[in-house]
Amino acid sequence: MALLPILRYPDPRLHTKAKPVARVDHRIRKLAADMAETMYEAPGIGLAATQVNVHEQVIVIDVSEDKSKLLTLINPEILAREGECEGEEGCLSVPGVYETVKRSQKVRVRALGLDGQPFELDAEDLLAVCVQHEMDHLQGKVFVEYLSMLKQNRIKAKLAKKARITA
Ligand code: GNR
Ligand code: NI
Repeated sequence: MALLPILRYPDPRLHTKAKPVARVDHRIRKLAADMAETMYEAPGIGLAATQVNVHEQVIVIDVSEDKSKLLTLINPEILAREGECEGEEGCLSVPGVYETVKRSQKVRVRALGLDGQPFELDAEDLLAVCVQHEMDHLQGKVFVEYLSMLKQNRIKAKLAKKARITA
């Protein structure tokens, strides 16, 4: 296992669209294991391959209290959506920024698991939000892009200032 470096907004590589995984093989299982380790270490409740500069459709999520319910979603698709909810989101690629985003309250998702077999997942509330946040990453979208330009520019300035201090 290995910890992977996480890209920071506004890195243009975060806007890369991920390709579907053609075959769930050893390489993909190793990527998913390294992503899970990176997510737990951060710590975060989800991580998309895009954030570690791999542009293939792989997501890991664990919204459980005791970090015991790791979900790996490969080539995820949303089959159905229901309701709306607003909640504060954060992102490991946008550290220190928490903003309210509107999402579907429930989503039904189809994906491949680590065994390469398709499965369906009914997600609601935080899990549904996390699935949508991670699937956005795979499309090259970061949650701050739902905010006004004014807010996006303030966030860019704040992160640029922080990067100068830590550099
Ligand atoms: O750790 C994370 N927390 C979080 C909180 C609210 C909504 C979404 C998230 S996902 C985030 C980890 C991350 O950046 N995933 O891409
Ligand atoms: Ni994120």
